[in-house]
Amino acid sequence: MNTPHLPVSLIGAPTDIGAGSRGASMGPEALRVAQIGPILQSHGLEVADRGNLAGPSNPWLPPVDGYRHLAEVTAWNRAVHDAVHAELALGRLPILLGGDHCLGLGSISAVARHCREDGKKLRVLWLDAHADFNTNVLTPSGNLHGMPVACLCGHGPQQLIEIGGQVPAISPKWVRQIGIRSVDAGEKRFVHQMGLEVFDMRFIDEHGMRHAMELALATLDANTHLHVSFDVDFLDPDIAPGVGTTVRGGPSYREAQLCMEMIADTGRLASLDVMELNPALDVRNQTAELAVDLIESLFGKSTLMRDRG
Ligand SMILES: [Mn+2]
Repeated sequence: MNTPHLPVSLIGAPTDIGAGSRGASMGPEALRVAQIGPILQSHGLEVADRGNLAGPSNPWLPPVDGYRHLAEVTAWNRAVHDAVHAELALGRLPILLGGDHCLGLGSISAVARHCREDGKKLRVLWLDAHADFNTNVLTPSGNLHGMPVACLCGHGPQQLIEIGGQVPAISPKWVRQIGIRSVDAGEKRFVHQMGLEVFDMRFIDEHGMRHAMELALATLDANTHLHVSFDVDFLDPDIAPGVGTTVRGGPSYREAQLCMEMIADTGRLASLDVMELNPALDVRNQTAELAVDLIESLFGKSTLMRDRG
């Protein structure tokens, strides 16, 4: 399959407002230093870099009612929602450069709004070491980057869950989680209760990335908008040390490439988040470079190379 891609818009969201360690605020610039724009252009894509969004600084305070920095997280997510929705309305493919993963809420609630307006079905692939399905009662930390999927499904503070204009923004049935290997005890029960479809590392060990992705991408049709929310901690920390919440036993380089290539083969990718890259913890920007390498595959690098020959 060789579907021409939509024009791409890069949107930087330089904040670590929802994270448990500082530094993801530098993620957008590290991805630019790793040449994300020019490399996508080299594959024939039209790329516009919209620069960085602005928002409140990180006051680094303890949780209040189980949430850290709720007001600031809300402000950042509103900004992300508006920016992502504007690019979709222009017929473009937004790539959100995070920033911590709490911003997946603003991004995906905008995508869901766009799908309602356009009469499209939505499928969300959540590539992550964590389920990000905590609530203020379940969370051990109060960090909102552990809660965006629950918020999208309508479980969270009112000011966050209503950002996309409809509560819940999405159904848990639209989500496929891949690479999961660290879930808190109460969160695990809640994931099962809500019926999220999870392809955890045990599944990938036993059945392989290929089978996991075949199932995660099954039943996509021509009217489906495919959103990928890529938390860089999805990857094994041996190859991707530059994240704040590393968990051993993630996908290898080849498994991650296969995952991205199989998504590219569907021709349905319509929006993307690249989240949690933390240059303060990286080694000579290698994690940013790896993320860009994988994003190339997500946009069909291998397909294009094959076609050229
Ligand atoms: Mn995450």
